[in-house]
Amino acid sequence: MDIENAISAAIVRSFGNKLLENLFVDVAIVGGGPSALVAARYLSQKGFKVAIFERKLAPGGGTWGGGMLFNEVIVQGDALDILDDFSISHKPVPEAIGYHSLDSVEMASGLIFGALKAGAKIFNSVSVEDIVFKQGRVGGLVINWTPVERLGMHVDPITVLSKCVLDGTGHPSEIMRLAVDKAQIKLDTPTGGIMGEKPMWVDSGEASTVENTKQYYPGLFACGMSANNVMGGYRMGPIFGGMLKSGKKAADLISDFVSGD
Ligand code: 48F
Repeated sequence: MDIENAISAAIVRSFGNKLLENLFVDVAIVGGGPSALVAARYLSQKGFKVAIFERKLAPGGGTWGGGMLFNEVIVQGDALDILDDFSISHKPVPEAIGYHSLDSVEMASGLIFGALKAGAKIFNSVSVEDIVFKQGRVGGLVINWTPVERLGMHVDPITVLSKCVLDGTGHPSEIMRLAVDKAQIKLDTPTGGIMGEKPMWVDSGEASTVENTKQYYPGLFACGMSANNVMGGYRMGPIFGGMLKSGKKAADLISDFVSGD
């Protein structure tokens, strides 16, 4: 076979196999931001089959740009064990005891690498446009290529089934919104709907991001800013300890849920 054809065949076969093997997974994660990548690593390490579907070409979500494109972020001391587990470097902030700064590009790339190396699969440039909702339970995702979505092309999607879904879509809580609007699901919130993110309050937002990481409906979990938006927590800007701890908590909760299924 000519090398031109061999290269094409290898790519088509490898991608085809990867997608086929991930049409049914234990955990389907929407969005490849920091909280989702942490959840993906720990769930994969526990032996679960995990696939992340990320709309953008590059996973990493809001990590890359640091604060206002200054490519540094802050993490609190109680989340350093997670950074260390991913071999991501950090240094103490002289002005604030207990806080550490780190290079946002190292953090984004380190989280992606750590999730992949643990066994999670990442499908980038793939947008989740709907959920599978059968017998009163969220059971998968409806996916399409991001360029198809962006160009508004009239192309039907395909479906991925899963034992549960983790909404890691960040500030818009896209999957929770779909669940409320299209499946008329009542979420486990004070109103049954999405409470909506509040303005900036760093300490409160960081704590509530972790508290709000939970199962909102059978088979439907939220982490990171998505969880905070669903429950009406405060935003916190370029500090990421809460995101990392949210991902770890999501992995623990989902592990219990899938194991007891
Ligand atoms: O927002 P994002 O980084 O998720 P996160 O884990 O982290 C939030 C922080 O980055 C930052 C913050 C920290 O203090 O406030 O904002 O909550 O990443 C969310 C990812 O989900 C993707 C989106 O492209 C982004 O990379 N995403 C959103 N909707 C969809 C999606 C969708 N429908 N399908 C696929 N990917």
